[in-house]
Amino acid sequence: MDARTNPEAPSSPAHVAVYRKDYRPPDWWVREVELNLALDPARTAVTARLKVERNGEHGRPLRLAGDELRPLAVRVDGTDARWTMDGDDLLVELDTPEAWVETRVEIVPAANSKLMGLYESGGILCTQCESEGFRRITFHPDRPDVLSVYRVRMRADKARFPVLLANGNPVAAGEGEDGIHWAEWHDPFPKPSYLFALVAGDLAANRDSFTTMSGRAVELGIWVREKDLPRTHHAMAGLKAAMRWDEENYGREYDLDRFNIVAVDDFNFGAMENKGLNIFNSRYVLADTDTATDADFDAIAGVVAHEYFHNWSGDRVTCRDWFQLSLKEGFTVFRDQSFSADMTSEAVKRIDDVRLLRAVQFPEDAGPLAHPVRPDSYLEIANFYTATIYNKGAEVIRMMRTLLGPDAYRAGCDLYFERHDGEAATCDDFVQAMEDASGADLTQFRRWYEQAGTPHVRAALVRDGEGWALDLSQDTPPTPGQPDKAPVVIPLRTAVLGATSGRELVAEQVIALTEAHQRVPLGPVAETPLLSINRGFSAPVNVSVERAAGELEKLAEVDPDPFARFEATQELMMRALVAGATGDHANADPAPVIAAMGATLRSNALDPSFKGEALIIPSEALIGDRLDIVDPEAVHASRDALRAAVGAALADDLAAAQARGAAGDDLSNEAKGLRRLRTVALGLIAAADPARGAALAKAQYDAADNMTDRQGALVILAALDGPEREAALADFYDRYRGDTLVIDKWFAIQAEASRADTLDVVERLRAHGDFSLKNPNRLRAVAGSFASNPWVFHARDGRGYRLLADLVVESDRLNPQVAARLVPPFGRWRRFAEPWGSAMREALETIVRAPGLSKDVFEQASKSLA
Ligand code: B3K
Ligand code: ZN
Repeated sequence: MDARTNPEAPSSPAHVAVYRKDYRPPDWWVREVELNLALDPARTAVTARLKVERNGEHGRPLRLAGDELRPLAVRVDGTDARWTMDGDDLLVELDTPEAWVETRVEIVPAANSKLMGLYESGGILCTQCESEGFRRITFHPDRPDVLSVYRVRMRADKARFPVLLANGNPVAAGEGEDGIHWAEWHDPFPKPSYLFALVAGDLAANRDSFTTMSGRAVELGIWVREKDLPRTHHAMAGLKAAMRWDEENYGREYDLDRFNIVAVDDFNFGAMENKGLNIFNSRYVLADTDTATDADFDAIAGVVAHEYFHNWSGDRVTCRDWFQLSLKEGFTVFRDQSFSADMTSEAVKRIDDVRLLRAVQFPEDAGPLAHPVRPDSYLEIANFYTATIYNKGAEVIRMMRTLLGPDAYRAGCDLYFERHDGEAATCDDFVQAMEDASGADLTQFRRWYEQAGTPHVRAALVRDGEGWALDLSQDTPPTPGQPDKAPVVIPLRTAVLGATSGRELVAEQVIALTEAHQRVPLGPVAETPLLSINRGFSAPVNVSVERAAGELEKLAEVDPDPFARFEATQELMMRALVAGATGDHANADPAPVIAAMGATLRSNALDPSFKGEALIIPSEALIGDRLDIVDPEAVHASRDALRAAVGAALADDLAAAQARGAAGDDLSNEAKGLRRLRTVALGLIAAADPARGAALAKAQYDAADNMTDRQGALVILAALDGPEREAALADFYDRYRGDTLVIDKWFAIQAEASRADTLDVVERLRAHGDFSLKNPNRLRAVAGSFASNPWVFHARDGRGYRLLADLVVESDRLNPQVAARLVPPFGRWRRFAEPWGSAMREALETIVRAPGLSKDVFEQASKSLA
């Protein structure tokens, strides 16, 4: 079926939608792959030998996908084949149930600006194959349910490419004539083509080793340019910690003799879990305290762990088709979240994860690009590496663990790995394993995979005879293609406290809300009850609680669940912010917020990292999400006013927090928390008193012995006026000139500054000699940053929209995947007041009309308009 016959899919004759319901097993298996590559950036010859086997009884030809490939030779069992082209696909006629099919193509890595397939980054040749990049290297079925054993032989100039890596283990190497050398690698584990990888370059390794739980030694290598070796230690420590953690928590042992990580500067996203040869965006590998913030350090540990965990959740058990993407991504995100929580602070990690979910996934789920965790159709799968697949997918796994308990969850995971090892599985297989291991019935729970949209729960404590009860209801708003929703299973960690004493009156329990309306009897209690619900954010839902005056204040003070206390403080802030943005003066009074924040700041019981999180005032985007119609100027003014009021009222406490800090090389949670709190305090001081803020920020910048303090101060200075601003930005640039990752920060900090002239600055940054549309990190540092800076992006004259539309169209010609990821900020145009809404729509229309638009950008822009 093509897009034109589906009323929900955008139609363009060139773009054909793919449907989950159309899945069919492959006509041909590929049992073995032998690749031979003569590597050269200007022209690489690729010969592939595929050992194919007919699947069942049929007479259909072998269909091999290609993308920008031309077959130079096609042979079957050593003789010329009968073949034709069908669009980009190569069709080969086969008479026997098994055959060796050989193809030869030539590709040009140096001209590959899409960074999919085999490409060049800073003189290194590397690959990226997920989802459909392997077909840009050679003809192949290139679907995740076709698993093969790979043998890869690479040849290259030894001086330029002294290191040759591929998946698995090295089995042979040698030198040929004219400075050419070669290496052969073999990966014994059958894998889908999206996990294929090779790297050739002038690289040095930080080498280490790890002894697995059964006593096997694994050689570890993190491969970078020689000068970057000193910045690889944190990634190596994180890798070893992740390997141990997966053994201890999931019983998963590493399976090959080698595990290699390579860092490259040009990469479409964070990193890639290729079997035994992970390839990383260098920003998720390289760190030292002079160039990376605490947040960068944490992100590196998290991403290294994530990719490592994929070795089981993704590589050993992979996805049957791309609609099942969350099978590996949601599960692996949940695993990396749990790892990071164990390594740092559970409460603060949960707050961070929920912050991200609300900032990115909730808006996605409430907008035109909403899709289920297991989507039903797509034009371009690259557009579905979303917060819904990853982060909501992780919440779905977390909810199963909450409902079943940790032991049954672990038994379910064990069963899943045992049952599907070496296979391509589905999301349903995962749920089935959970059911079979626990005896629970998850029939209704499966709706989390089917329905898009964030459920809304309403909760109230009501009188119930002699005692009390909890009244709950749920509904999920309509999303594109899904007008009516059924109730889902919502696990709510709930307790009841005393409204006066703060004591626990009803112990915490997990209430499973399964009906549209449900009443839960709580029995009699000794004093007026106070509801603490969705503790730890046990379900990814919006909750509205009917509350009496003073309840949020009390919860912010006494709730023993740290997440719930954080939530109460945030809700107090949100009430004032929304009131401020809508002219509701009575509720805009900052006094309750000031009292709660002051108590948090002064508390001896709370640790600094929690304080740092709890004192962050909700973003303009989050405030907008609470409004039916968004006026970005009113939102900005409301937030500024609250920040200024808090900064003035708590000036002394904030100054004390700002003055503290910690030694730059101390990466303990305590030290990281003190630094975080310090810069959050600085921001509030500057909001109330810009001159004082500038002086303190300059002092913090000048005295900084670590990037966290230095960047923190620069972010504040960049939003202020005065000589300190220009001086610090110039100093930062000079100090780190040529250090790509830090110069990305320099671009991003300016594009994120909440200032009236930021769009002028962005224009200048775009013309800067260091700017390049070809490098995804740099493009995101400019375009992604100003697009997530609401007051700047939503300039009243529509200039921010035109600028982003322009960057989308321009970058689309080079790299459609990265361009398409810049489109979602336009998607909420229906929610914006005039003149903004119309101007956003016009910008989307400009994009859709651009000649030669990629399928990637077309899908995102046309769906955003629908
Ligand atoms: N699996 C990769 C993402 C691939 C994105 C392809 N467009 C990284 C990860 O999630 O671990
Ligand atoms: Zn992943």
